Amino acid sequence: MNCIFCKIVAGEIPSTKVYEDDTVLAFRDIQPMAPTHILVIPKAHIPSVDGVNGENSAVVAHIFEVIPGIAAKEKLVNGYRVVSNCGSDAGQTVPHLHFHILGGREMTLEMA
Ligand code: DGP
Repeated sequence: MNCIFCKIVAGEIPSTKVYEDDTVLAFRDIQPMAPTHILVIPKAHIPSVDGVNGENSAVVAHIFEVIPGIAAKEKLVNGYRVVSNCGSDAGQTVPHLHFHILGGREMTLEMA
């Protein structure tokens, strides 16, 4: 499949991994928008939030189970933001479901 994040999962494109288990991978964003900017993805290809359903939602729950541990390891003691862009209006550029963890600075109230 011609998907950048599937290639990262397969090890065909290098990434700086911060967490990995059987179903989830987390790695540093190549264009960080905050001092800490990590992407958490399911290893299985799901195109976006729109592709989440009863068959595959367990991995989404699992992603949210691992996020607090990643944030703690990154010492995001003052908080962090979790964002998933879905579709072109939201600015999704990689069509493989991913959750941005942004931290290390104060966030504005704007979502962008
Ligand atoms: P989004 O705009 O929500 O689809 O976010 C996609 C993010 O993926 C964007 O912040 C940049 C990041 N990204 C794109 N290609 C790569 C890559 O090859 N490696 C890494 N580490 N991040 C990438």
